[in-house]
Amino acid sequence: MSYKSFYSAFCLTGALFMLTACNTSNTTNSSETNNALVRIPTPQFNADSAYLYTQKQVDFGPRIPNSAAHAQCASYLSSELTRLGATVIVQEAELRAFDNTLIKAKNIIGQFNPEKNNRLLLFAHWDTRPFADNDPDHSNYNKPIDGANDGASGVGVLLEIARNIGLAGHNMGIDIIFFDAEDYGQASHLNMPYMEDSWCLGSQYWAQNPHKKDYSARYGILLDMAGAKNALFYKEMNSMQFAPQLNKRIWDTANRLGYGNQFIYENGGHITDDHVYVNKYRRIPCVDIIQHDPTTNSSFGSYWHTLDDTMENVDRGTMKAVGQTVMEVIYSEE
Ligand code: AHN
Ligand code: ZN
Repeated sequence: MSYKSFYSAFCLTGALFMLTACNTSNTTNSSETNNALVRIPTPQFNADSAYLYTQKQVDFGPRIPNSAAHAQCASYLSSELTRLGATVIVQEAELRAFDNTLIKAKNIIGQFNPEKNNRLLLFAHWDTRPFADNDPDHSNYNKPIDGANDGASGVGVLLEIARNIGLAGHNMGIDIIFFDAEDYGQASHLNMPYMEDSWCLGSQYWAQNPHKKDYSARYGILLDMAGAKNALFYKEMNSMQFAPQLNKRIWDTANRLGYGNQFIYENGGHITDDHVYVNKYRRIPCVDIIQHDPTTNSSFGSYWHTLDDTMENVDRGTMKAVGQTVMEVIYSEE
């Protein structure tokens, strides 16, 4: 779908929505005033919109911390969340990377219903890796990657969810956090001794210094590499330890919605990702929806940390499966 037809379809939907709202307002008024919590039907996740949100980030160039593209993308993400109706906080921190680089990091936090105490947390990382250290061609090791799937797709799905929450509302507080400096972890080609906690610097900082004192949420859902063509999602093992019930609920929901070909009832490995630190420091039970490919060495897709992590690899069908599933889970919350 072109930009133009997407936006005209969007305007038409908006007009229909307003007409519908007018028609039904007389009949629903009394029950709404008596009972504040009317169940809001799960909105339809638009995969074209999520795809364009992903493309938009990739078009800035690699979002490597301290680069111009990184700064431009940060201001785009915070202004877009604001435009969609979120109350935005940009949390800035100077974080030391494994190679001694001082990263000027920005965690971008979009809050819906910021006054509510009952909250849900959705998150993804928005930075991209400065090194293609898994590329089959060694001369590419020091080149940055597009990070279309590794980074941008999770953020694209969450922006589309934010757009829906802004339009439809939600009965709970929802926070959407884009973490920075997730992908500046220890580079394999530099052959340095193993360093603990070199990944996920933005989430490590936020989890120990949340934007609100004593911040908590009922649960958290992390999207990482959640938009590639033919991606399979196995149950990630840290998530199974932190939040087995939520994990089952997400997989059952996906299977009920018809996405059982991608949400597989098998165990993947233990992945050190942003959810580990949110769980460890904030005690929020978190699930990571992350691609698992048992045929690769990395256990991620073959494009992972290579120059092939481009828009060609991003797929609307996968984004729809992930986005509609997450929306169904958060809109079925009591
Ligand atoms: C490790 O490779 C230790 N964790 C994967 C975290 C990651 C990197 N997610 C995206 N890129
Ligand atoms: Zn990565």
